[in-house]
Amino acid sequence: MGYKVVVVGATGNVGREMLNILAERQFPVDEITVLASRRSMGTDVSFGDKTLKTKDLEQFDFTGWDIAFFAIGSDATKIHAPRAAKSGCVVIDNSSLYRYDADVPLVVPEVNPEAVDGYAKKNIIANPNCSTAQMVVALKPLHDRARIKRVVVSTYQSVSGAGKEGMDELWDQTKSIYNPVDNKPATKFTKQIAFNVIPHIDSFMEDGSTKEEWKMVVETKKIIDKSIKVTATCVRVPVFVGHAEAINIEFEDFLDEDEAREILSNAPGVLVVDKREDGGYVTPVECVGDFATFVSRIRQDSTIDNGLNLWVVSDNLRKGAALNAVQIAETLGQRMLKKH
Ligand code: 2RA
Repeated sequence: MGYKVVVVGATGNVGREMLNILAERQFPVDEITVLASRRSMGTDVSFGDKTLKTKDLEQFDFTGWDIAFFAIGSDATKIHAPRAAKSGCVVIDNSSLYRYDADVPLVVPEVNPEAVDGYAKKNIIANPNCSTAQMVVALKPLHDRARIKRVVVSTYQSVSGAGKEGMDELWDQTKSIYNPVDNKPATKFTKQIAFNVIPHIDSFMEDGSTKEEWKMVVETKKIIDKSIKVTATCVRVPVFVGHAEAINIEFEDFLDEDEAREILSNAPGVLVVDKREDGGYVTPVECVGDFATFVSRIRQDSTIDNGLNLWVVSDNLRKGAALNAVQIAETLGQRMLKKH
């Protein structure tokens, strides 16, 4: 008793992680098929102990399939997600295409699981941006206790957020710095990423912020509460996997750091690692492959009346994308989508 599942974009970072997580969490799959672009057709991808061969997305008919996890760019999603949805297959989309659509739920299951109930309007559910997902997992339990007024966040985002090309660029550039003959120019990123940081992710907007920063603002409002003010600075750092965020929060009411630590320690999806000693905090290399959103450096911000600082780290390919998508499917199954 399970679902007929499709993974679209199965050869990319997120698509491969979706397959890993579907297997690890023993999601009830009756049948699974994996799709990719024509040029990647026939590629072998792993699903638990099985090897699947990708089929051509262009030719695929979604009729009779239950859930399609989309992990492709917005342009291709625009073509194929509506036809999948119209054929009766629920689409869980990792692109940004539908996140801001009022008729499409934007869901982080630990935060707003009830939002999946609105999926039938377009038969599509949107996955948030990776940098938003980990942040709202940490913010929501605190907001429930002391209502958040304002968030100031600086992100330290790994290169895997920019896909395999981003990872290859960091790898090649790092090697070429030690071996100049092998020098590779920056192509995926605007400037050198090896031994450097770049305060620019996605495109620039009129007001000087970047689209990545805008996403964190708008998505936090849609997922938690539209009254929360967010200002973000999103930075690319020379880390392969794992996003980190320094978050400053101003509440309506005072929230003591010890109570905040207690609340977070009991919050869904959160793992608190917070000791005021050498190594008493989590770093990106330690979060890779884990399902948790780690919270460290919990401390009062005494420069304002009701302030708190946090350090939040999570695997951006997992909670930031593939895990959240699978959790949405699990929530859908628990709440309404009947198995065969
Ligand atoms: C990034 N959040 O990190 C964006 C898209 N995954 O590049």
